[in-house]
Amino acid sequence: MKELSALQIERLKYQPKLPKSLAGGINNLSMTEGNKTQSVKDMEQIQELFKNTYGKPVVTFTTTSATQAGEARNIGVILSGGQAPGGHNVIAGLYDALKQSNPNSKLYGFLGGPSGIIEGQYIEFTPEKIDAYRNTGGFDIIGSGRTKLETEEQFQKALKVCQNLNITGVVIIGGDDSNTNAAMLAEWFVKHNAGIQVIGCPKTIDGDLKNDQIEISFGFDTATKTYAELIGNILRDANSAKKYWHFIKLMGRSATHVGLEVALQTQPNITLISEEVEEKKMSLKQIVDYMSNIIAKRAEMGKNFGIALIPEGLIEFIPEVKAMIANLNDILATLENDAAYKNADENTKFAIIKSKLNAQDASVYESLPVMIKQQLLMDRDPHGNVQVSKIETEKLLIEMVSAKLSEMKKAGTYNGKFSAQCHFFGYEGRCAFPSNFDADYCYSLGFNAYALMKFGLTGYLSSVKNLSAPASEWVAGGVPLTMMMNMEKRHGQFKPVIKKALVELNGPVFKVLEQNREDWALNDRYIFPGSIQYFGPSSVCDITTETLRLENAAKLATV
Ligand code: FBP
Repeated sequence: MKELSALQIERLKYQPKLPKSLAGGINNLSMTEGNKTQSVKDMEQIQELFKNTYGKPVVTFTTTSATQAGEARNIGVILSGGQAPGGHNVIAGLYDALKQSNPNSKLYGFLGGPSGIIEGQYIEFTPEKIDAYRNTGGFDIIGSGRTKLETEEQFQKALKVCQNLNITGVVIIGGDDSNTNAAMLAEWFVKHNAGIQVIGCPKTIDGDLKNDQIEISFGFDTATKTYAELIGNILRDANSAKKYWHFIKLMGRSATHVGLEVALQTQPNITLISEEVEEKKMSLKQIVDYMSNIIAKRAEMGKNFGIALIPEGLIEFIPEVKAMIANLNDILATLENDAAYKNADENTKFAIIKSKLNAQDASVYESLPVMIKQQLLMDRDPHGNVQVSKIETEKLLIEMVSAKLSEMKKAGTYNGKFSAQCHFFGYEGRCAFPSNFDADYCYSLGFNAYALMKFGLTGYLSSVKNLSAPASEWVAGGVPLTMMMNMEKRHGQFKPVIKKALVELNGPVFKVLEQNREDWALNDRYIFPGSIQYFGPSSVCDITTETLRLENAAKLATV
């Protein structure tokens, strides 16, 4: 029986590239501190909540000839939130740095996400375990979870578990919510003199954990390339059969970075951008009209086919629906322990909700198909987010566009055939073999996380910058987590959280879509990116995303 695929065998041998500053060795680093920092918003409240970790400087590492031997330490690591390609390499980089610093150090992996550190579920990594997962996708090495760390009881339990294992540092690999956990834990440990540092690593395929200091979260590169391959294949299928409109929902809980990147890589006929919908205050009806008009124009050209990309988070950005969901979230929070509501049948639930919403919100809620009404009532995730991956926006739009086209047919303004297929691409890309970029980036982030620990820092996010350049020129350092925080309403209460980066409508990436979309809508300018390549010319294997390329080019142009 075969145990590994041929690609798996070859990928295990791949040696990820490190930036020059880290390649000199973990014991040969010097650290430079920048200026003190402020949170992006709500400074007073964030400073008050993070008295011990607020305002620290951004730091950068360079290599030095002076060697500082590392002490033997026990470190714990947690994979948190949704999977993203490259997570295993963050752990491999961390492990290698730890062992290089002092071979007697130990790395523990907490199982099943943040709950592992509370419940004391862990493994100790061995060289064999690490070697079996190098350059592979997935988070299966220790599993992941979405537990929110916020209560005194959870922190006390985490402290006990760390003390029992003599752990003096914890690395949390996660997105905005998971790194909010990291910031909370770091603050609590300092406040209680626990002597345990906490460092985060920026993960999420959504690409929304970024700012001036973090160019991109890991996983975005591989996931978008995977979706672009699939969409390229569908574009070719649509263009061959010429009989279907494919409505494709793409993951990305809030921001549309994934949809925008994939659009630039494939050039489909319609790309909806949630941030634009919100900015232009578009109603659901206006979105449906926009799509139906393009479908009708293509039909006039004899083209009853096409591709529409729909962002996963769209529904929450349509202003009328957004306002309704915000109130619905508050109402559902009050109904959390209401047995009468919990045990009610579906129609009674709808009636209870309707009676608690104001007239405007109740009418928006009522206007939605039953399927969506049900899906909006599903449990929020532990961080209070609507689980948009479970809301079938692609089906909603097919239903509404179809109804609109029937009306147009009656009015004589449409004379085509509309036959639609729906898809949802999300899970298909989250555990792919990491691209060379993600393999290198993740390994560097993990290695660098230990560098931050070695210099005694806590409440920092591992940062590796200058990512459009070859890996050797990347710049390693750290960013205080509090710098990225603001206050947001979750589960009906204002809480400190890391601010998500949304698509900038004045930014260089959206501009490319804006300038081209009329052309792409009617003339078929499809691009077929093909699958990720791991071996071959660097011009094919090491290229990153259009998002990173355009954003970094724009930054350089303003310097
Ligand atoms: P993270 O923010 O934790 O990285 O997760 C992102 C994501 O992949 C979203 O794109 C998606 O909405 C969500 O996870 C799906 O969550 P789940 O894995 O719990 O179904």
